[in-house]
Amino acid sequence: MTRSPLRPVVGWPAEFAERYRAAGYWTDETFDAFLAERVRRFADRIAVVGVGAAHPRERVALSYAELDAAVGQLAGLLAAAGVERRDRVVLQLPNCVEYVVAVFAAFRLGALPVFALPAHREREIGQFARISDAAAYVFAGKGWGFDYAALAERVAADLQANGHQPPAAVDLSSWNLTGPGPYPSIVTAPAVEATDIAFLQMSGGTTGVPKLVPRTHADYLYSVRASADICDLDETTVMLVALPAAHNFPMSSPGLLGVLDRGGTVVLAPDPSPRTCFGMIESERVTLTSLVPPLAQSWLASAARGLRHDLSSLEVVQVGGARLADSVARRIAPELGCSLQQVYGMAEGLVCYTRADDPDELVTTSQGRPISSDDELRIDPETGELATRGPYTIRGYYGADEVHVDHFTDDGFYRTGDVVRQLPSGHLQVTGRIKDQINRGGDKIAIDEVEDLLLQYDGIHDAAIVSVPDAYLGERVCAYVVPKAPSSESGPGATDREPTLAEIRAFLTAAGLAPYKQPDELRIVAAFPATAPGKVNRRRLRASLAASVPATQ
Ligand code: OOB
Repeated sequence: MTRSPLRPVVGWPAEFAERYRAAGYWTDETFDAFLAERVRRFADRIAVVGVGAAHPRERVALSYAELDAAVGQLAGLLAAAGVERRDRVVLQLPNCVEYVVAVFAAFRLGALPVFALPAHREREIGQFARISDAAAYVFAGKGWGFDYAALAERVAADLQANGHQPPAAVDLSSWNLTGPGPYPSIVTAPAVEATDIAFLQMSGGTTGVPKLVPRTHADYLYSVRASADICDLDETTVMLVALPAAHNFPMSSPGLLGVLDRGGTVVLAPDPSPRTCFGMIESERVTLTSLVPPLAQSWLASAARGLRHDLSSLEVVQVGGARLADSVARRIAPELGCSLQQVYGMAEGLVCYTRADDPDELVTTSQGRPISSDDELRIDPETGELATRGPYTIRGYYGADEVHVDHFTDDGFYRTGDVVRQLPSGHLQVTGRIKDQINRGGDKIAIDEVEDLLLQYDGIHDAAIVSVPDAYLGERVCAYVVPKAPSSESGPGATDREPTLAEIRAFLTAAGLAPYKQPDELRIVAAFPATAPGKVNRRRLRASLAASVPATQ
């Protein structure tokens, strides 16, 4: 069996590509060339600090030159595992030093990382591997509170059983980051165009099957450079990556790539808790970090409780991924002793920032304005939905032609599904959402995916997933369930009783669903309000369920 070639995607029409190139947004730089150039300029500076995949308690620091050497070594190992130019490589790593090495090792081979989160399970990893037809799956053993090696085996067996060629399993917990490797180092990359797809990023998701976001070297590096300018990064920047490093926000807004662009230092926190992160801020003299709103709240609570650490090096805390309540926003600067920057972005492209010289009122109540004057925004006068196109916003998903028209307009605007208001200053406020998604403290959950799975549970006749307001998470996930009438059927969930939340959660875990997509609560109802069949009406059903029951029981 051979791997399928990289699939074609809808790209930018020639006239836009020419415009973006002429404006200097798109250059010829590729990711491998990006690293080579930074290694030349910043060789002895510290590029990455964190723990190793195999040693979650040991501090490792790599200079730019050492990072480059490790990239060559790992590229050698991936090549030995069969990875070639244009192959896809699913990366699922915790925040360890090897993460940064692995991203650039894939680029060194002209291969495309497919970014997965540590919380993903066999359902998501299997889908990513299948959709991308991945040649390799890179993970970090079982030292991180979960057995990824066993996950790799289950995914491979399942793919095989369904007629797919499983990816080569590459376990980095048994790879020696600093020692000479068993394979020849690879120091040059094959020819790749800057307008080629560089990697596949996960989309927040609104459908049962995830969509992969194809980003090119040119468009992504433009967003990284422009973000680093907006955030004023330089060689003295020390960024703490507290969120999962593969997420678009800590990766590129300006993220670890923006820091490497300027010769700064990336510090990877193995977990986002205040205890771990405050200690690292103090010991590494961190200047910048990015958080989702619930984490910002838990950091504020710990700071208020007097968790004793010196946070004085911290200059900016960015918050994004979900709507930050104005009341929480106002506490960040005085209580953490740094500036707040709000970030509203999406894997598909568009990123908005509040700026350092914005008035406090805008910083605490708006989600910023776009990176580029060539980011075009269109707000639907009736629904308030934001659609956007521009030099770093995709024109189509990877291999998902059937959903294209749902997500992109005829003239190439990406429909964000977000409801926004634009202020006279150009800043946006995110006021709501029309897409079938729940944003659980920054984690995105496709409603259809969870509903489809619940309908496979024998004890369930019908199910609807509804977002419930939550003071900490912003939203939590509530499953409304109409149980099946008692019957003699057998199978998972077949019972004469109403299903319990614990049983439903166990069922979804067995189905290989990521834990963050699990319902937080269950409400059993005898029947749903009558609605005609169809997607729009399921939306109405969810809305009427949300309205009919008080938010807290
Ligand atoms: C970021 O990217 P994704 O792809 O995980 O999620 C995008 C969606 C947006 O469409 C919006 O619904 C929501 O997340 N969102 C926000 C927000 N930032 C993202 N909603 C309200 N306020 C905000 N500040 O989440 C992402 C990517 C790059 C930078 C920052 C966040």
